[in-house]
Amino acid sequence: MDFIEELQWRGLVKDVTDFEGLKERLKQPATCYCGFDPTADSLHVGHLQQILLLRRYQKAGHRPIALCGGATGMIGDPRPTTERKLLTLEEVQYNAECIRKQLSMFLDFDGDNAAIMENNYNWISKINVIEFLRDYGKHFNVSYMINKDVVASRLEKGISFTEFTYTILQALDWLHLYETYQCELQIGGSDQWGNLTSGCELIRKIKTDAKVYGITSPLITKSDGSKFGKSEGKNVWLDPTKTSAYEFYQFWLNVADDDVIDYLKRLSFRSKEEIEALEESMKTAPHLREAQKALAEELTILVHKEEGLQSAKKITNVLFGGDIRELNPAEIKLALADAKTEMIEDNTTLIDAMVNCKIASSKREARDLLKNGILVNGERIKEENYMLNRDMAFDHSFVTIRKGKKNYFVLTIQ
Ligand code: 383
Repeated sequence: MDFIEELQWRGLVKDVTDFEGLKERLKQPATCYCGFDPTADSLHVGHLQQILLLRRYQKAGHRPIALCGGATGMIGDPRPTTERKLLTLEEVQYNAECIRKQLSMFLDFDGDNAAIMENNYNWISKINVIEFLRDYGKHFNVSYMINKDVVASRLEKGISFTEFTYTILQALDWLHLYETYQCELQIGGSDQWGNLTSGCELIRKIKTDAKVYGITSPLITKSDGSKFGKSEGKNVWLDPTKTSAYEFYQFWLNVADDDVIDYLKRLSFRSKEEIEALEESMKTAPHLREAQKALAEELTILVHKEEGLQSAKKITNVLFGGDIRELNPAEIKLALADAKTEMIEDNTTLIDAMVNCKIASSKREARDLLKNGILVNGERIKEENYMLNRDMAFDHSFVTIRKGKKNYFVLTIQ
């Protein structure tokens, strides 16, 4: 299996401008790029497939360029639905800096095929309007542009000239990267096909003897039809302050059996043999969730490093009956984010708190529960008059109570 055949096996190839030509070209080291617009202050799991593809190209000996769209982010790639809200220059620049840091974690900036990080603000901001319209605009045919999928889908509702022009900027980027780094390949999700072909055509017209290739991969889907990349309606971000390592780990651990092998192929660096063994395990012993665990571990290490994975596993372990005292207060809050929370006054007895917070329906029931095992901050307490107060509270502010194996309550001291 050569590199491109492996990408096919992994389900990472949708359309290629010239498949046979690219297959041949990739036998020698090449330079490839993928762009990311700074529309938010973090990338999310929807970006991961292309980020990791850049990494795959690098591991296979090619040179990856991660391009941050400081200029294109000011314009907005049209979506099939509605016009985007314009961001200010400050917002885009702030987001661009955040994204640059994130992208740099995944690539290797040393060695012969060291990765390159670029920002298209550096060249697009220098083009003046006359040059833009005369030198580049002349190469784009409007009747051809309006037939590209995204634009066509927006024609009825309306699309601004701003967004309509976006594809020209992306084409200019590629021309610039071709001239500067001999970048012959652009990759992207299938939503980028129109932009990739715009670039190929521009380069073909301006550099008559050049040969460049565009390749897209299918967007990740979920077998139940819901949108990939959200957990309870929220985006799963790569920034640990927006989505903790624990939430990130849980997101992958909870992937459906019907999806997990597809995700392993697309996102994991495990070999075909290893993935096939995990598929076997998924079929014969689905309850062990070995495939999900392998996926969650690998991606959590990549994004949150070893410490992130350890913390995520520690928290998961506590929720499956482990000792909450092994966690720090921040980890406890994450672990118990879905637990019932109640307010109590400083210096409340355990028995009163249990009744007030509806952990027990009466004092009598509370006493029975205390006999059978209630854990206060992870410690077995039998005494009815045990005092809940700031001194014993985690962070001097909250107390956890566990009833039974998995029923947690968080009592915050007022
Ligand atoms: C900008 C300038 C370039 C080349 C590309 C761009 C960005 C591109 C775009 N990409 C998406 C984004 O930024 O909008 N016009 O959020 C997403 N990508 C990748 C992938 C994906 C696409 O960053 O399909 C998902 O992640 O291509 O939606 O010169």
